[in-house]
Amino acid sequence: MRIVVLAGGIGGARFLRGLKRAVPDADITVIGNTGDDIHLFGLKVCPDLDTVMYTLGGGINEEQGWGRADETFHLKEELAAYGVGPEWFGLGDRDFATHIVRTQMIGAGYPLSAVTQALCDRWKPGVRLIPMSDDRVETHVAVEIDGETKAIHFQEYWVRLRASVPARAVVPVGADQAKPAPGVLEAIAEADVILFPPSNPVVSIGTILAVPGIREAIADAGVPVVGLSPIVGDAPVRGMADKVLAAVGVESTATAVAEHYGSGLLDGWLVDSVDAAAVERVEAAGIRCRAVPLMMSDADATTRMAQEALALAEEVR
Ligand code: GDP
Ligand code: FO1
Ligand code: CA
Repeated sequence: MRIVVLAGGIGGARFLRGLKRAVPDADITVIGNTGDDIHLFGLKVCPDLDTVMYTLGGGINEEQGWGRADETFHLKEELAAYGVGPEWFGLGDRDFATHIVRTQMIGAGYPLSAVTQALCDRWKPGVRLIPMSDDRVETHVAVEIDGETKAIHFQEYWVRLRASVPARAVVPVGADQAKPAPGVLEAIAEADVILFPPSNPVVSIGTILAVPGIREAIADAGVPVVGLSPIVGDAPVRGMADKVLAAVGVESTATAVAEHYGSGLLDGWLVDSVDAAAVERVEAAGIRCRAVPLMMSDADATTRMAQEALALAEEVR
């Protein structure tokens, strides 16, 4: 079975671990969000691609959900001693090596998709990981600080400010000019099922869908498209989805997120058992809906979520 998954970082990566256990022989292609990418110290950092790669490849810091296990921060400390920042972004020594290799290969002329494949030759995530685009896309957030609106990088909004100021708008800068990376549209066209894991609907999946051609290819694929809600009990399980959903005028409920994707895109939607009351309204929007446990608390629970998503896909096929 060929499965295509649109993934952000932690939510996407953890779901993928369950999916791999649910269907060990599946051919899984992951289209990764690159809107979180940031250039720091002259290096290109791709948080969501790396989170998927490290999580599936066994290198992730499990508690944190991002960055390397067994990490040290000597390089960052030395840079800080020179007064070279930013200090608010935690790049560890082991992680730095990934960004150096990536930046070196890009400098030598390789597209991000080829670089990602090369990095995955080491990590062997067991899925095909393709960035949504080889073109530069950077999510910026319009925030209001002291009565003035200004646009800042998504990482500055989230990591430096911890989403503590109201977000007025979210803009995937460069997306309108970006082309899907090689293999993205082909994987969608050849998929038997397309899954939206419980990733951020705005700054992860929304950014991938903003690359011209991807949304259309999914809508036209003619195969079941099933999503899992990242909103449980009217709040994100972790992160700032509530803040960025508000910026695009969407309530933080499992129902509102399903309606935001819409029946033009989604055929099926899983909500958590605590949100069972949402099922009726989601179905009224033309999207088949089931309420099941959606907390990725351990490998078995996550595997069951993947099985439920695939079962719903068969129901709507
Ligand atoms: P990020 O790039 O690291 O922010 O990760 P993603 O975009 O892939 O996923 C972020 C989303 O995952 C957040 O909105 C969370 O609410 C959601 N999430 C994290 N853990 C869980 C979980 O156990 N269950 C569900 N349903 N959602 C989760
Ligand atoms: N998230 C943080 O909250 N603080 C950090 O210092 C931080 C550093 C970092 C370094 C590399 C990397 O791949 C991810 C990193 N993240 C950090 C996570 C990153 O900001 C993610 O984009 C967010 O978690 C939301 O997607
Ligand atoms: Ca992300």
